[in-house]
Amino acid sequence: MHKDPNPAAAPTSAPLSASGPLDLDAFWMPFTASRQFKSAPRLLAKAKGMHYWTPEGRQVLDAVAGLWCVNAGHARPKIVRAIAEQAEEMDFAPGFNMAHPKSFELATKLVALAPKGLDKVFYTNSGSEAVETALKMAIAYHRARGEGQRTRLIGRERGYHGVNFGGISVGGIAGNRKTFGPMLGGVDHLRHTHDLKKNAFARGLPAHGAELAEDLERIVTLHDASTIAAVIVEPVAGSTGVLIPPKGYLERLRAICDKHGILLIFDEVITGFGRLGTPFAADYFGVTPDLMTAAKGITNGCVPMGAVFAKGAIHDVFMQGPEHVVEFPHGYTYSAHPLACAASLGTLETYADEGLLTRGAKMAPSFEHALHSLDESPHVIDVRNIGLVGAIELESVAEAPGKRAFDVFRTCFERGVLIRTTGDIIALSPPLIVEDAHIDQAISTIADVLKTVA
Ligand code: PXG
Repeated sequence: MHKDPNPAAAPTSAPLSASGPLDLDAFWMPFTASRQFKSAPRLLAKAKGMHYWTPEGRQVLDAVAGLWCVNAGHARPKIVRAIAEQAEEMDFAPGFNMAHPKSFELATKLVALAPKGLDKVFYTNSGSEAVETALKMAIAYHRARGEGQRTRLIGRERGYHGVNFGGISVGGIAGNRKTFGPMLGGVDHLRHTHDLKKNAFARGLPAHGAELAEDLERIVTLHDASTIAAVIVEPVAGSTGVLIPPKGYLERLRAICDKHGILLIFDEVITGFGRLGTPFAADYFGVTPDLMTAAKGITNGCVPMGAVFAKGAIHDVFMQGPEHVVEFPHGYTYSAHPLACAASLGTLETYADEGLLTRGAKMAPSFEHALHSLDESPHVIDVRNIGLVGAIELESVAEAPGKRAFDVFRTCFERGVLIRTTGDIIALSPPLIVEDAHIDQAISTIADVLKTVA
């Protein structure tokens, strides 16, 4: 199972472009140090199973599932076929006051997979859009129940909720916020939970910090609960370097939200679809949010798609007023896009066939063991893990934060392993089909490279 093609069968000298040397000028790249990239580009041209190949035919192990999204591995036949067949059968169908059968078929399957109680699903095209949708749903829900003054949104420092204005407002990454003006008003933030002094080298959930959930009580005291619509957190913060919630933290957040009538939103764009060894992080922690965002693994990264899962009771509050009136004035041209729905159905089938949504639990012990073999490696100040997510935090070079990890990233890529870095934190999130040999290759490459970087 999960055999990659013979590397020799991959292209060995593919041209950079069919019409000659590739012109890198016109494409304004996302989240990229563009000038540096264009002076030494790293391109990927082919993918299968656990691997990418560069245009020159060099094989690269994918230790990050693309961008935390290719959970079943690359180019899985059922997904590829589902997309191709759908493109032939019907390329697009309007989604406002119209629909196509697969959108309903998929919704039924998705809510069956979702944590109990999250009975409704609203489609978007990305995680960022899912976040905006969930925030709007929360505010509109309270208004529909006659509590229109509940508009305040609470995020968390070091949270990442995509790049749109709502998402960066509740998000907690200064670099993503500071250049874009005042953003949404009426937003406040919990402190983050990352505490290396107390929790360094923890395996699984860190022991210290559950009391940080009490920040929500402090914010309630400041603004009054009657003004607060929702709290949004990633159960495990991914983008800012795998910040794992302290034992008991999410349970406390849930209890405080319940006490004050505040909706709890879990942003499961990364943690959804098996990343922690359970279908969703909500299952892992036994804490059910009121709204849950997802994307990435929903289609195995093959066609853009996101979703918001909502409690039935939240949805039902909207279903009042005259029947000919749109109850929730929100949606996208490509909500429930037929290719995305087909890709997602193929993805769910692949996950089910191979038990991938729980495979992470089986692989987590050897992943943890391998990761923590780096505890004593040069520059390493923390190693942490949960399910099939791991992080290796490096001491920053004075005056050049992020440089050391980026050097590790570049060298690992040259040595055939794709990792992800954020600041001086290396993140690993392999496809859920990963085998021990892949883990060993990734970790031994990182160990070797850590010995070489300054
Ligand atoms: N919420 C969370 C928790 C995410 O991780 C988004 C929302 C936004 O999703 P879209 O589909 O709009 O990108 C994300 C995205 C990284 C990395 O390397 C993480 C993301 C995206 C790109 C890179 O950590 N997460």
